[in-house]
Amino acid sequence: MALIIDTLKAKSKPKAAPKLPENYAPHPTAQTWTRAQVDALFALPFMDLLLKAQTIHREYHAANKVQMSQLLSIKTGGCAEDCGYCNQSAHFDTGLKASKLMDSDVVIAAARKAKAGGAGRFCMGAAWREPKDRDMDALCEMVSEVKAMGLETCMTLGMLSPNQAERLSQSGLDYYNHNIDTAPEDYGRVISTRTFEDRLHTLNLVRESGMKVCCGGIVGMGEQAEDRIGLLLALANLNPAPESVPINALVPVAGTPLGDSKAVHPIEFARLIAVARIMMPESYVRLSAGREEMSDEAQALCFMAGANSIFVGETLLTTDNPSESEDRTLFARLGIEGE
Ligand code: SAM
Ligand code: DTB
Ligand code: SF4
Repeated sequence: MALIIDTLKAKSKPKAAPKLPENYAPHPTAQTWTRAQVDALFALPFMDLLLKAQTIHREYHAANKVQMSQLLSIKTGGCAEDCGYCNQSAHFDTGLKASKLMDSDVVIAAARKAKAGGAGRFCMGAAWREPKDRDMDALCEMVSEVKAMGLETCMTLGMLSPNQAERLSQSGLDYYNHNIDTAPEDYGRVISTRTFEDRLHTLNLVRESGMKVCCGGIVGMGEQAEDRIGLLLALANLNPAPESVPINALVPVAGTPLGDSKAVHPIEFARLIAVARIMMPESYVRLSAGREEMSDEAQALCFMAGANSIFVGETLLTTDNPSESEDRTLFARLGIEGE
């Protein structure tokens, strides 16, 4: 017994206080948001909400700077999951041609082109429920080669095992994208082949392996207003909040169960971006899928609301995105620079 107490005493010996950085402030997102607080934000008059979001945005981020990520689908279609929004699921007939994992040299060449086009991060996506162990060597090679070019690296490959997360992290993967997509209460309506908890499990492994988390959702899937609040609560109450939060407007694809969904009004979309910015002040909030269908004015409202990241390049994974020249013109009009 005495030995145990001595050991405990030795362990609890006061340590020198850690040296904090000069600009140290407690993690603001460590707060737990309640539904009532988020309801109150959504109930604000639009201009009041936008002003609040823009004010917070400027406290944490450079005004007029937008981060640019480029996507590449490294393995397209034929996916075992049944996500109701996705044209890459093998459960639905969308006419999409499936293909196998791309060779590393093709991926590396695409990353070089993305860098030349101004992208700062290269995000490689695969239509998998989870990667196979036999693909890990090739995936890790892609990560280390893209990283060596001076690009930030991101992958989205579905669920990971602890060993796979560790290997990707060791290869230099900066971010792992794994979206929760909708509120926990709404999850079963959209996807039946996995659970919300499966998503949280992989997100935890990503954190534990030391990678940054990119996690967001989709709006315009026929969800209720309270589901959008539930999505933001689930994202912001992850502790810490994801470093990167992609907000996708559904790109409806004929043949998918959600192919007939009605678009969200641009003002409602900007409102959601503003609430996300306020709830996750430190995070990059990415105006993601759906920009092709948005007017310049709607995108400008989203930047005003605190969006500070976009996907660049004329394709997302399989669907269209504004061209480089359209984005250049928009940025010039708004006085925005790529980060
Ligand atoms: N299979 C992996 C997974 O689901 O995690 C990675 C690729 S998956 C295509 C990545 C994300 O793309 C999904 O989580 C979803 O948020 C988004 N997405 C897929 N189809 C979309 C669509 N039609 N419109 C908007 N976002 C979409
Ligand atoms: C995210 O949240 N959106 C991106 C990325 N993460 C992987 C994907 C959007 C896909 C849109 C449909 C498509 O192009 O296939
Ligand atoms: Fe597969 Fe990802 Fe599409 Fe779901 S979203 S069907 S997991 S590719």
